[in-house]
Amino acid sequence: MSRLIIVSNRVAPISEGGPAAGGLAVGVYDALKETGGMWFGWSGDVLASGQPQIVLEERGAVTFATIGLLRRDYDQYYRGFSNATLWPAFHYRADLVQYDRHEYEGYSRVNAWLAQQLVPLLREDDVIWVHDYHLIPFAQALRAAGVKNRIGFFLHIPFPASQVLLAVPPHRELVQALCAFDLLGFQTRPDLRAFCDYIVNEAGGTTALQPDGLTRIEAFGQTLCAGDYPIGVYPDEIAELARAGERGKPVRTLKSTLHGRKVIMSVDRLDYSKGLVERFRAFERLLDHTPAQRNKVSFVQIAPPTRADLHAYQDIRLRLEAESGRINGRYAELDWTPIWYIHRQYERAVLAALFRASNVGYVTPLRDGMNLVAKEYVSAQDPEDPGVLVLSRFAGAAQELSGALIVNPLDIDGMADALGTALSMPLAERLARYQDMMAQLRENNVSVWRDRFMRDLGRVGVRQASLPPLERAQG
Ligand code: ADQ
Repeated sequence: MSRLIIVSNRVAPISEGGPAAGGLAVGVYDALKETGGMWFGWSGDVLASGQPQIVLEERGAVTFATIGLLRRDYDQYYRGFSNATLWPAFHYRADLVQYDRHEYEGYSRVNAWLAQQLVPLLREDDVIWVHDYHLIPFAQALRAAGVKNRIGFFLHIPFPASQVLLAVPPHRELVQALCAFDLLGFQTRPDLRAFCDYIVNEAGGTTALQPDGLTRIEAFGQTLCAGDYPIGVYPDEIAELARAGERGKPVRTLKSTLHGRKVIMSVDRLDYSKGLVERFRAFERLLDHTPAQRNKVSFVQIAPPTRADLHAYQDIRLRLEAESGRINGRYAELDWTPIWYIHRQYERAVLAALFRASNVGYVTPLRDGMNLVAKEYVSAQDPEDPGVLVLSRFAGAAQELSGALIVNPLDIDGMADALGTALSMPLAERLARYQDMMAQLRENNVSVWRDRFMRDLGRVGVRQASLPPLERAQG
């Protein structure tokens, strides 16, 4: 049987409870530990000088192959082009895009170097699955090194509309590089449509929807396939963790501090794409407009800082500290703190238990590829007495979770209304919404996500040789 080789920027440090915060790590590790294989990528170490060396480590059926980055590579490839150029652009924040040609050169150089490091570890029949925006040129680099294996790519973040992508100066080279993969996976249909739109209207290529649901793409002299593969979770595993943690210390502490008040819960990496400022303001608006909610509900925001060496992240952190301080100053009483704003990582089991103990899951990113927290929140609920999910329409998860109260995160009044509705929703409606969403989550769990992608990647090479002539683009 051929091995699965996962390549991602960061190979997550795995603790007993699974990898630390970050949706890619959680989803990928869950997918790989069942099939076995190799996970290759950056170790997280930044070296001042020298020659980084690959370290191999076996854990059960998974081999972790990690390598450090030199300081200049980290600055240019990771901090620079990946996180100061691509991340904001792909999250529709053209105003935050910073571009430096040397950083882009560094990004291309590091992709080529990482590919060269991987080549000696590869076997002929390995299937290679590359993840996320740090590694867009990776297939091109592997092909240049003579690798003939099947190579797929999954983008965890949104693919932006063409007019936004044009803000990234080397947009054409990036899309051309994507076309060197055999299969491209996006989180949602709108992301796939945005990609096809670029192919047809900016790159002069063609797209055609096939009977099997995949989209065939011809552009830059390449033929490949693309599809949407919404990433999932293991809802029953999360439900079990949540149930087991019900009487644990974190939940007991939360409940004894709340004295029977309701709780609204949010968990995110601290990132400007997650809509935290708007979310804080909508909670304030709820208290403003509904005096009966004062001293009756607390909002817990758990948000560990990430990418703290980037200016935009320092900025959002300061703004949130100011907002939470201002709102608490305005409404807090001796026995009640409206917003608990916590900069900590928690184990998955603790998070699941906290989700179950809260009345509302408040997930309102301005843009998000999927948002696993939304899926984890629903999974963790008590099936007899579930909480309500308030979800941004701009999270990929909103395409699937129609049982949520869907909001526009820019509409502060609309979000405040949704919070009010969620807090007073009768049990029968909560149950119906929960059951609808749980059925969807069970049907499309992480294994299904992985298996659909791997099945399609296994088919594309063969299928492309015997395809009928192209039809004109659809969708
Ligand atoms: P992220 O932007 O990291 O992921 P998300 O999908 O919500 O966003 O995943 C975050 C993960 O980290 C969740 O599993 C969550 O439980 C965990 N986490 C967050 N805060 C934590 C904390 N304080 N302590 C412990 N764990 C914490 C990217 C894309 C998403 C996409 C995923 C997966 O941006 O849109 O859903 O990849 O494809």
